[in-house]
Amino acid sequence: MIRRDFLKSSLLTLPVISSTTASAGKQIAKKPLVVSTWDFGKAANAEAWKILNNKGRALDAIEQGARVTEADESNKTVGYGGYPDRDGRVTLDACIMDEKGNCGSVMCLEYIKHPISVARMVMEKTPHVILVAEGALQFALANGFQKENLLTPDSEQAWKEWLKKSNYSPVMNIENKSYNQKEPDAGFFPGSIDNHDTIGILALDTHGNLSGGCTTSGMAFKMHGRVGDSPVIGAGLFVDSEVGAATSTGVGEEVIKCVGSYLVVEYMRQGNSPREACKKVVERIAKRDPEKAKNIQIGFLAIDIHGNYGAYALQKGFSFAVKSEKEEIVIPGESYFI
Ligand code: SD4
Repeated sequence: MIRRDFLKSSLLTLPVISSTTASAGKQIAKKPLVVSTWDFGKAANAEAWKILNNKGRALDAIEQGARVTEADESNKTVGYGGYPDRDGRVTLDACIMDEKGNCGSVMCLEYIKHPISVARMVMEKTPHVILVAEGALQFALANGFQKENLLTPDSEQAWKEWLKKSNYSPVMNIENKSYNQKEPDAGFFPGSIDNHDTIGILALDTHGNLSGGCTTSGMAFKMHGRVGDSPVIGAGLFVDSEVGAATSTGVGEEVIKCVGSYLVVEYMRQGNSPREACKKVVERIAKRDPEKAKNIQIGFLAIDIHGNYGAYALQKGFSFAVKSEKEEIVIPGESYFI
């Protein structure tokens, strides 16, 4: 069932966001502004805000914000503490884009806690956009990053439990369930699999510069070498300073198939609000494969160059965090299915 009246009801039931028409993209929050996926985006936003509030550059805010999540062991996987792939290896994906449309990406990077910073270095110090696996590690080590064991005892234990059944089947909204510990077992379902705590973060600074980043350890217990949407420019992230920026979370394969974040930005270019643009892409995903769409979660988050923001997901349970001068809130995302 489509959630047609979600906005109306959410504004009635959630006083925390009643001062804003966030989902309609008309809220008062202007620049500077930072938005991030999921509840844990709040901590990333707070770090990013230190830079934005000092008239700093959006790109720096993105990197510093994303690093908070990457270092947070409790959210079971952006960076350190991430669940490994099915071979027990923690492989990380990240990308970053600046206000000029420059971008950098690392895929399947092992042993480095802050892939977002390596992605930035790829963007700024190489003639390339993407480095993968061994090459990305080599580049990181050559540029002063430390080699660390990212597999914590908790994550190793979860992997060993998973191996007993070795069933790969993503769990919806695992990002918030495990992070908030509302469901103690949500971090690991025996015989099943977790989505990981991807953070997508978008910022607009006081100078009007727009940037974004996305970092993840990908889907838990994925095949070794699997890369999702997060580090794929256009899929997990896209920034266009003339229009806006978008990022995604959820089952990356389906986002890659529709080049999701790029599509959100293009819908904004056509005059749609961030929320409407996200909704249109979610609807296209649902239309392409209705049966699959019922059983997976995908969420998009977007901002435009005027500082309007919005989001939309396939399933309920998605959330995003907003920080501006006037707001510090976590907003439940609207969804296609109830
Ligand atoms: C992926 N999109 O690797 C990521 C996973 C994710 O929240 O977003 N989880 O497909």
